[in-house]
Amino acid sequence: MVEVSTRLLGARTRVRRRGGWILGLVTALLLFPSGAGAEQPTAVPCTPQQPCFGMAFTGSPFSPAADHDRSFNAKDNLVPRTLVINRGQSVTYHVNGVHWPAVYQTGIDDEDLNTTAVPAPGCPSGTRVNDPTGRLFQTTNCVPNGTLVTVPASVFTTPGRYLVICQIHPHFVNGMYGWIQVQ
Ligand SMILES: [Cu+2]
Repeated sequence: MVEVSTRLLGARTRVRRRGGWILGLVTALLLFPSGAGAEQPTAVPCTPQQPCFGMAFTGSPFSPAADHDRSFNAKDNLVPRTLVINRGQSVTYHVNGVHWPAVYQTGIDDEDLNTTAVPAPGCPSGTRVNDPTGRLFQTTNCVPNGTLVTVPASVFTTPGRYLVICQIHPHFVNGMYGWIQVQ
């Protein structure tokens, strides 16, 4: 009888211990909703009104190539991926990180471009893509973090879908492109 009581007491203690552990975890999750929360941006929104060309403020600081992290793709994105504008409107991108924007005429897809790496001294990786066919707009070189790049309304003469790319070679081949849909 005494033995049974002791066993019951032991089981109850174990339950209470496990309950405490779970309660602690729940509390930690409430206090710190995501592990890297403190490193994520709160002051740089990417919206249709202020689209981002690059997301340098996100992802992990270590080399993705070395450590199999996906930060490379997280940082080198256009957000939003597709912008919808009306004819007669320009588009101003907020450049986060070092990038090289270019815009192509309607009817050209990302797979259509010549992705041969050509030298680009002074730019990340030192290489770029440089396909002039159908290219309507590009900056004269890679542009530094924090630059505002405006694609003038005169680029968007006809309704349709315009390909927007980063010409830094590894950025483009890893998917740094998006679209401007002109209505
Ligand atoms: Cu880029």
